[in-house]
Amino acid sequence: MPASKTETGEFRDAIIIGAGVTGIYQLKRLLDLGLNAIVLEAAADLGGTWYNNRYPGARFDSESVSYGYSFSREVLDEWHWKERFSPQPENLRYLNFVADKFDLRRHMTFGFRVASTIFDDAEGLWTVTGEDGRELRCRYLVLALGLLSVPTQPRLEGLDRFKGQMFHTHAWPHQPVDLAGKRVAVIGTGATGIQVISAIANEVAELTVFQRRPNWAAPLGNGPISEAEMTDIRSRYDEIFEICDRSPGGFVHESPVEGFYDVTPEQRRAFWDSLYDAPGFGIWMGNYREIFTDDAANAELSTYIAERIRRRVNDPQVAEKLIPKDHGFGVQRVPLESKYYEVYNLPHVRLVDLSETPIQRVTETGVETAAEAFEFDIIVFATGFDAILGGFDRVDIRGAGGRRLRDDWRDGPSTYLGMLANGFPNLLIATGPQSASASANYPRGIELMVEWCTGLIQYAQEHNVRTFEATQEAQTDWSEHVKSMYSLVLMRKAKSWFTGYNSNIEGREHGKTRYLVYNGGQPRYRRRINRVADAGYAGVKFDPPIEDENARPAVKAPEASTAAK
Ligand code: NA7
Repeated sequence: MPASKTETGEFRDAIIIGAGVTGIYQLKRLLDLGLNAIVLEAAADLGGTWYNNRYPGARFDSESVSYGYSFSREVLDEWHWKERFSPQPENLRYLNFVADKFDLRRHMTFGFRVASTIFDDAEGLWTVTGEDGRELRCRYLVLALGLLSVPTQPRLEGLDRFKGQMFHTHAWPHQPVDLAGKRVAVIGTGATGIQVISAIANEVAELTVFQRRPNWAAPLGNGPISEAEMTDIRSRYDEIFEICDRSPGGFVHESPVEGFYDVTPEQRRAFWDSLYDAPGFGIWMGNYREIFTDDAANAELSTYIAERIRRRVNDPQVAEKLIPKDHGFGVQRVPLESKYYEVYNLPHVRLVDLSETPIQRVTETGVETAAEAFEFDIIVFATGFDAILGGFDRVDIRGAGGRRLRDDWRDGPSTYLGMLANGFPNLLIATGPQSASASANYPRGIELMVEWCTGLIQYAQEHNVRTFEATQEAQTDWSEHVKSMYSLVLMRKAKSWFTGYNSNIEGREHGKTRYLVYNGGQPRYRRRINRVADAGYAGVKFDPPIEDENARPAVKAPEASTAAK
């Protein structure tokens, strides 16, 4: 089924911006409600993150079986995840499979980059304008802009001079890039850099990795999933999603019952040996809870991981450069890796420590650091994103009385439950700041939010409400709560995108903390948003007001993920 061709002047009950994991599911749910809904997507097709990030090695760090949507038994029964941590091409196929299964594509318009969304106070409607001038109107506007959709790269002198190929991992060419025999530079060693470095190391002639700060990485442990294993997994989906629902991060990994201080150092070491050698985020998400909050517990674990890294890297000096000294294990997002550390044992791979010799400029033929000139055929920027707020800042979002969201959020975002903003009527944020989506296994987080947003729209429809928005009071309370959660976790000390740090954006290079994610964990988030829904959407102001808030039961997010029964 072809995508929809949207004409200027159209009216829709709901417009969703973004056709990624969130937008696809939100569209499905609003169509289920019988709304005339559409998705507008800037890219040429659906998939969001999994459409754009085509670099070699791009894959889930979440177990595939915990990443898929849980809402449809048919999808769960029909889809076969072929690898434990599924790669990008397969993930894109999956999202297309879901969209086609529910005939969603004809409700999506591609190549529509939204420039502005402006609320009309008199009519109570939103006008959505594309960069090409097309103008649509709607009652409900849902933002599914993605958390990592705006890439950033270093502000380096001479970037336009380089004569070879140069790209950010997010914009990796759709045509295969011939790496054989090439001299390749990778700048950046976050989750993305670590994936791409491991994937291309054996293919290229020379690989130079420019590392500013090392990250703590741990083995991914990927492998195939056979038909027989998949049959078994299908029979256990309810159990799998129940575990995800119980765990703070929405993963299949749970902390042990006993705490760090309940066991001996020998017992801890044996436990860590088993976690390190097992697939996935167990070493992070399945570890003692204290590693996230207690400096001494975190330091002991970091020492252990450092030892494991030293065992894998032949040159002790290189090993030391790969071991973070400025933050403990798991305080930043832990990249998962496939023989990453062994890459540095290859004779044609070199690690350049930018803390010793910073890059000074890009030249026609390569890169110059303070110490030497390098020549390359290809330069890859794995330098991250204007995370979480980037997508919001790039659209001119104006609410009641012309109030601009980007102005309201200048010193950091302020929302109610991460989904509503005071002064922005009928605007729903299905994935964004101050919610449980960024700090969790993404689909587990956004399913909760999409359900809640859908429930609120349904509630507004049933009560003939013209507009709804968060009260200022509720929003302030939530923002304070989000902030207070930071004080509990060591993550608050990290210089990472979770705290709003980005050296490539003016004003954000100093790492002044912005309270971007909800650190209270998924179970607590779910309880809170369900309580709000149960109370007739407490903290939400309806116009006209709903006389008897208890007249109807509220539609709420499910207690557990809705693995369809
Ligand atoms: P990240 O995690 O933000 O990592 C970006 C990396 O690029 C990190 O190593 C940075 O070093 C490095 N970087 C950024 N700017 C520069 C400049 N100017 N010079 C040198 N090095 C630089 O982004 P990823 O794409 O890896 O991961 C993002 C998320 O995607 C990840 O959390 C997963 O959820 C998927 P730094 O540490 O800042 O010194």
